[in-house]
Amino acid sequence: MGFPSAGKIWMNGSLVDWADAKIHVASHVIHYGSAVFEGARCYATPKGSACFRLDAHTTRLYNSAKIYRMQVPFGPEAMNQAIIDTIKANNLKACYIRPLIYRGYGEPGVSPYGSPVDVAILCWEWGAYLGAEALEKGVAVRISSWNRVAPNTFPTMAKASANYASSQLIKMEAIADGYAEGIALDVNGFVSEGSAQNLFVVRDGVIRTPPLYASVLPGITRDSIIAVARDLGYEVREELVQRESLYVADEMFFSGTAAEVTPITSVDRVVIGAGTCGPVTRAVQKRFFEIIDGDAPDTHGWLRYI
Ligand code: PPE
Repeated sequence: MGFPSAGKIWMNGSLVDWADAKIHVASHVIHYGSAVFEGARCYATPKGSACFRLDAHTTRLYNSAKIYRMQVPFGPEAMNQAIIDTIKANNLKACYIRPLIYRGYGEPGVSPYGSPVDVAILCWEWGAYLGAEALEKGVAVRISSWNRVAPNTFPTMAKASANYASSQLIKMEAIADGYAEGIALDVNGFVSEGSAQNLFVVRDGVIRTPPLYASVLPGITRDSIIAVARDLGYEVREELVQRESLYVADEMFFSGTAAEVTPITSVDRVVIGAGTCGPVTRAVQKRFFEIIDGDAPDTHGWLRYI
């Protein structure tokens, strides 16, 4: 399930053909990773296509840009509209949405101020991130030998492209060793997150997830899962998680726009619970999918029909 070969990409206000959506190799972003981005999804529901929590994604995008002192030449609602226009231009019923704000072609050198702030929006059909089977049967993960970025190095509240150098190290190591994913610890040794997912741990009916200060991206799926789980009557705690508490958990799962709700069945080859998707994970996953598919009432106002 790769990129499409045709379609339209929104670049600085125009819809251009997929094949022509190019930037110069001298662009600041190529050399210094100077970009922030989002990953959102649009789902097909019985009432039509709907973007899931579009405002939350756009708000995080503008916050990421602000942290990196990038002046976006238009406001969040214009961004939402451009996203919707791009989905429609591609006739997509359901898709992944990737807005990018990057430092383009300007002057050489680390200082980004001589380079323009450019914006692109890509949409394409993207199915189950860790494979279709993963959503059902779960995945095997390892604890990464790489720590997640420290709070005074790269800000994890920003969804910045540069942060994904860390993610790639975590992911490549996991793949090299035959795992679907890696989970990184923060610099203090507490559990942080996967290469591109937040983490939830269930024990004795209580759901825990690392707090934002454990160097995690403030995941919009994470926030949604906390709400859904509480709606279902579960106790959810945002608190520091020790590595060894993963091994003795009853259940674990990842959350993310791409990964949605993916069960984790082993950590470092230690089997979690029964080694299958557990009942709490299944209940939360089921309700999450019902909401995004338009099969359960959208009580939180998360769907924006396009
Ligand atoms: N942590 C990281 C580091 C991360 O990249 C993501 C999303 C999350 C947590 C979950 O956040 P949210 O999507 O708001 O629930 N990762 C995106 C990019 C994946 C990619 O391979 O590209 C995603 O899931 O869309």
